[in-house]
Amino acid sequence: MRSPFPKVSRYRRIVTVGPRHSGKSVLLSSILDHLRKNPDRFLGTNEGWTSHSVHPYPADLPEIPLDRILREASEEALWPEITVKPAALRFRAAHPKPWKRDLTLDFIDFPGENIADFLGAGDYESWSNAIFNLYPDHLDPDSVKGITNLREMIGKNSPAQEIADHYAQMMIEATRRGRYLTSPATLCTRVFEPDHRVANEDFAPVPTSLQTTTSETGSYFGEKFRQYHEQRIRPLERLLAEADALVIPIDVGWILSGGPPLLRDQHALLSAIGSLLARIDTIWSRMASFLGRSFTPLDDAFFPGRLRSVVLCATKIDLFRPEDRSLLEDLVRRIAEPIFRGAGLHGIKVLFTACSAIRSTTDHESKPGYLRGFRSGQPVEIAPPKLPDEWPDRWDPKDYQFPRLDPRVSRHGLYPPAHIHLDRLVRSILES
Ligand SMILES: Nc1nc2c(ncn2[C@@H]2O[C@H](COP(=O)(O)OP(=O)(O)OP(=O)(O)O)[C@@H](O)[C@H]2O)c(=O)[nH]1
Ligand SMILES: [Mg+2]
Repeated sequence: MRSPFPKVSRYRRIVTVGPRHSGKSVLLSSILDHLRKNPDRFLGTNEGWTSHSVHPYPADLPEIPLDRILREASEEALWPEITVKPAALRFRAAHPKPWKRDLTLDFIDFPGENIADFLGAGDYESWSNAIFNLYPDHLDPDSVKGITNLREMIGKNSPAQEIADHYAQMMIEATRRGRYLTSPATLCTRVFEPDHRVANEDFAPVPTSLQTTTSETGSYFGEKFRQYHEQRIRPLERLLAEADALVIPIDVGWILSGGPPLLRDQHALLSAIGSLLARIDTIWSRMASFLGRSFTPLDDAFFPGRLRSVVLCATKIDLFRPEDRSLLEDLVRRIAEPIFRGAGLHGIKVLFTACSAIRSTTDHESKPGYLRGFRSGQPVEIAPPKLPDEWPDRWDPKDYQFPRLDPRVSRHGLYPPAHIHLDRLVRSILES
């Protein structure tokens, strides 16, 4: 029997945020497909939901192209394209008992390249100093050369456009080397589309030590930075600050295969997210969230969330040896300190997990340490490198190359993608 009263849903807004290529879009696509196909099984419940399906997110964000992602994975063995704009999708499940709450979960996919823009917390001088301190790494000689040239150009008062061009070129090259600190993030796109330009992205860092000699260039870039931040980054920061849960995927294989500079980058990005968490105005959020969601008939998506948990998740664990997979959570824990610091201020829970959202391998039954998978449709056997149980001080990236394999998704679409421990991630969010 249908209840004559509108039912109140249990609601959570879950936002994935992590560096580019860390596995956010794959993660959300798989979660959404599992939920819409069999929520009880995925959530480990026995509610007998009467309907369970995905819907457009009611607020102003484009849809996650869920069906396209899954179809391209199953038919063409393609992984999703990079995300350049936030996208969202809603999952709803109706409870058969009129007195029990329905479940509404909103998922927002965040464009990974933008996290580097959080450095400096919106302040041009802090951002400039952060780039000059963090980017040059002697294990990545091109970064040192690039920054030295930049410093010289600023010192001899080269024209602002020349400085901005040099900086842009240096960051585009860094993106090709896998470095994460490309800011402004729009420069990442120039790797694929060299003519790509957006308003106010032509700025370069001028650190405090060089400000006196070149105050004009500094204030010119500072103004562009301020506008870029206001138009492009502030709305993204708000998206994170107003979530109920954040999922931060970490791709340990990418870091190991890129070398120690990538580990430093990753740590810097986590610090930037940690400082954002510390800046969140939770008292206002909590009040607005409680009042809006409880006392108005408007959709919950229109009110800020109450950030309760941040989950740091090692992704793509199907690419590691089965016996190494338990090490991943610990490796992530070792770099999570900035998140603990930011979250701790507001009593936000920090959780850890490791998963594979869409498997591309199966364990080899007869050869220990080997995995089976497909590359361009052809079956292959691979022996993934052994994982260290601590982050080494130095390592040779050549020793940690992980192959890119085809995603395995059933062609007929009857079953959601095979995964490892993805359900734990969602359950931990719902329990917090
Ligand atoms: N084997 C395996 N590979 C994965 C898995 N998840 C992601 N990948 C790989 O990681 C790549 C990046 O995944 P995405 O989900 O597109 O990454 P993203 O974090 O959304 O990246 P941006 O959109 O650039 O921010 C994919 O193209 C796959 O090659 C997984 O569970 N298993
Ligand atoms: Mg993506």
